[in-house]
Amino acid sequence: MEEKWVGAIVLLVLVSGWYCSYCSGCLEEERIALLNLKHSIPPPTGNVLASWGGHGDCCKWVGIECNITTKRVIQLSLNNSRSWCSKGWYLNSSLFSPFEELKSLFLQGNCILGFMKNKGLEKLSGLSNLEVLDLSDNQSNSSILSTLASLSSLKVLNLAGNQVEGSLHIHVLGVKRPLELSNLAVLNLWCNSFNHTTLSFLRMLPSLKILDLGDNKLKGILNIKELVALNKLKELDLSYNHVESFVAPKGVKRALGLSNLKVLNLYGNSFKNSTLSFLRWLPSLKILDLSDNKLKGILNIKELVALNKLKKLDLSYNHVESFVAPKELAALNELKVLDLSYNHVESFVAPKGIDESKSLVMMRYEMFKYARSPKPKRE
Ligand SMILES: *[C@@H]1O[C@H](CO)[C@@H](O)[C@H](O)[C@H]1NC(C)=O
Ligand SMILES: *[C@@H]1O[C@H](CO)[C@@H](O)[C@H](O)[C@H]1NC(C)=O
Ligand SMILES: *[C@@H]1O[C@H](CO)[C@@H](O)[C@H](O)[C@H]1NC(C)=O
Ligand SMILES: *[C@@H]1O[C@H](CO)[C@@H](O)[C@H](O)[C@H]1NC(C)=O
Ligand SMILES: *[C@@H]1O[C@H](CO)[C@@H](O)[C@H](O)[C@H]1NC(C)=O
Ligand SMILES: CC(=O)N[C@H]1CO[C@H](CO)[C@@H](O)[C@@H]1O
Ligand SMILES: CC(=O)N[C@H]1CO[C@H](CO)[C@@H](O)[C@@H]1O
Repeated sequence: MEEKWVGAIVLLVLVSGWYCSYCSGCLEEERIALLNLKHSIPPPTGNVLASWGGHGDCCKWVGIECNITTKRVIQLSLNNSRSWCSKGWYLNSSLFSPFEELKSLFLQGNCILGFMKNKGLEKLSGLSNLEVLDLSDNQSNSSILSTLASLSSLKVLNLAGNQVEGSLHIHVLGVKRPLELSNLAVLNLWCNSFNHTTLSFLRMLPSLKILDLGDNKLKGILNIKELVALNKLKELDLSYNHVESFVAPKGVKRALGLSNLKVLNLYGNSFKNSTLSFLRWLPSLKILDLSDNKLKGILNIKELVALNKLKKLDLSYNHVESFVAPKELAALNELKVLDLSYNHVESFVAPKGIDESKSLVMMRYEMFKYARSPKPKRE
């Protein structure tokens, strides 16, 4: 009789043990990997990591998202996981290899200098499903790129606010070659140190749709040969550089590659009214921001007139006095927003033919002739 009871209790314990490991949701292997990851992050750590611990369902920990079916971790959000940091540190990339189904990894603002060199295993190996990697606002330099080399599934890469410069090159068996990410659609390099001699890496990113190179060190005449190769590019941000003009590579009359470009941000550069001829290459443009450049005096808008899909045109914070043939603006029959504020325009009469009620929904036109305060910089 007693033996039976013991047997039943043992069975009950086993069953509940099995049941609890099932109901605990996340994979034991991944739970341990998360704890290892937690302990590898130097203190002081903040709220996100404080919730990680114990034997519970790690899918319920802050910053973790699991696949409901497989119970495996698919998203890890470790933005600002340290409550403050002054000294940089290196992340051990091997700690991520158990997360085979990981799709998104957010590591913004953690003072990460790069990844540790693990006897050649410095790649984020195993992460063959990773689509989104956010390493923005850290302290990484170009050496971080070799870690990214094997991530062919990557679609979104955010390296904004780091110290990446030079070319996006990696060393494979001692041979230098450009980083090739054939599925990458979004690349954010805002606030790094790229200059125009270092853009050749763009050619290896054939799927790129959105590129942010704002607040870098691009200067003077920019040969757009690398950009022309990006024939899927829809949005390009080059704001806060010192670009004066674009030239197309020799022999290329029309920069065909950019014929799909819809959004172009050039605010805070050095374009002059004589260097706008490149606009002819951009027939699909819908939004053009030329604010805070060096446009001066009487502006001939003939280049703009070719942009008959334009919806929003921002010419604010320049030194424009008037327009040659303003009537031609009427050709821009999709135009909804025209911003002429902070210029030197004495008077501007919307050209006849423009049905203001229909087309020009908003025209910010203010006569700040002399009061020219600097345009606020974006975050
Ligand atoms: C979860 O995993 C299943 C099975 O592998 C897969 O079919 C599904 O697409 C996954 N869902 C997500 C949101 O990743
Ligand atoms: C982490 O930061 C990125 C911006 O760098 C943001 O897009 C993402 O939504 C953040 N994730 C969470 C969970 O807050
Ligand atoms: C990195 O993590 C792996 C896996 O946990 C471990 O084996 C290795 O010793 C770690 N490397 C360093 C340098 O800490
Ligand atoms: C990156 O920074 C490390 C120091 O953190 C330095 O040893 C290394 O040479 C730098 N690499 C590049 C490519 O600048
Ligand atoms: C561009 O940056 C690279 C690497 O940082 C540097 O070697 C080169 O001299 C720079 N070129 C110009 C024109 O500033
Ligand atoms: C939170 C954090 O670490 N921010 C820093 C990331 O690195 C850049 C420099 O590359 C610093 O400016 C940020 O303060
Ligand atoms: C084409 C065009 O608009 N050119 C003008 C550029 O600015 C200079 C200096 O203000 C004018 O003299 C040009 O007419």
